[in-house]
Amino acid sequence: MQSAQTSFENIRKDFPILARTVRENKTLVYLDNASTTQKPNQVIDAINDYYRNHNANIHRAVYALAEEATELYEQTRDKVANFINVKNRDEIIFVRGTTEAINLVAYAWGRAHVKEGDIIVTTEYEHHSNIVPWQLLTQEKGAKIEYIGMDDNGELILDDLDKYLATGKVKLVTFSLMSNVLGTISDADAIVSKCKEAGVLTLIDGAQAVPHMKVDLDKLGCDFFAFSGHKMLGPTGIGILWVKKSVLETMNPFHGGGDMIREVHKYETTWNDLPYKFEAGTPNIADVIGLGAAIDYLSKIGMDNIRQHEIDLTTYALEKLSLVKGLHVYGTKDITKRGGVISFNFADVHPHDVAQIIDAEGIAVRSGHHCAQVLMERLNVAATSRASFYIYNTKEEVDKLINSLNKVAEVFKL
Ligand code: 7TS
Repeated sequence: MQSAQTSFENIRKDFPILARTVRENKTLVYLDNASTTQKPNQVIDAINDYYRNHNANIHRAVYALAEEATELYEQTRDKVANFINVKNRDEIIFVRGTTEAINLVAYAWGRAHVKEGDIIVTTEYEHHSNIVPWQLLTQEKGAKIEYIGMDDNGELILDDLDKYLATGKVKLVTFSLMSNVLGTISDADAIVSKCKEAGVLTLIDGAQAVPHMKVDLDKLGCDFFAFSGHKMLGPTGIGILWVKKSVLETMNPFHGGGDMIREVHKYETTWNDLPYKFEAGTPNIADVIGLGAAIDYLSKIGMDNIRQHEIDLTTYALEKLSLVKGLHVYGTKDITKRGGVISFNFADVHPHDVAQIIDAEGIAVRSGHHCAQVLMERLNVAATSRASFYIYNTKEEVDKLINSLNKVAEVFKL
């Protein structure tokens, strides 16, 4: 195996976009990986190859192209199963992304199992996609949504979970494995084991975790797990919902249409086998194949090496950020409990002004509420600036970020 150091130096060459300049001939410094990641040639080429050489609809015809397309599509299902350590490939459903995955569960599981008076528990640091579907469901059913609070370190307060579980009314506990704003890594083992003891199902939003660390669903022991391909070098418009088979078998279909049926008659329909019952219509074939190439790419580097690279970068960045005048960094300082996502604010300077000054240097960070307004309320701010790292980022890029933040401090006389 190549040493982690060598492979990380070579990685940038695989990403054509990283060679371009932006604004006034500034080299692009892309630090918005929590939003979406850049794509390597291997992923771009896989999509290109599918359209040039294998394009056909899947699961429908016996001619050569259709067989090839079906095989390429189904290979990705095996790659996903292997990547997140799932033994049964039939539990893996292709969806558009984390958002669709959670909505599928809220619709197809929630409408069958949640009733008046029940409680769905989520957390204060969720993305809107793990709040709004549950609000829609609980409002429709006369059920309630409750929140596990967050302490000032950005960690979940698990006493809150105990309190809700003790009511005996909780039907589902859902939480993100890594916060998209603070980078906090949730104590999934503790949450899942408490829920198991109480006989309550768990859904984990893995959108920020799966791209950045080894995730083992067999070990995690949850019931539902969701993530998005575009945050892990894959294309947009493709994501994964995994559901434990015993739970999947209790769920009604989400979308009705082609491919999800066995037989359709005028007044009744029977369903296709799992997972096809949940994949109605012509799926996103090209992007499923692209996701397969992304998984190959990440697997070759090794998820433990990726986590270590981000620990190194984040440790370095946190140290340097602590020296920037007037800058406040949110979240825990314990690197074992956080990923490569850093949110910060200058007192009294709007994050959009910060992002604009940084952007003039070619540095892309996101400013705003990051689709986490419940968390913004908890932090008592309207917005933050956020830098988020991935495999191709370097310490030199962190230095550029720090220099531009020092400029912001100068401009605003902090
Ligand atoms: N869950 C988490 C934790 C996320 O960070 C995101 C997207 C989603 C769900 C939704 O994923 P999608 O692929 O369905 O859109 N997070 C972000 C972000 O932090 N900035 O832009 C998108």
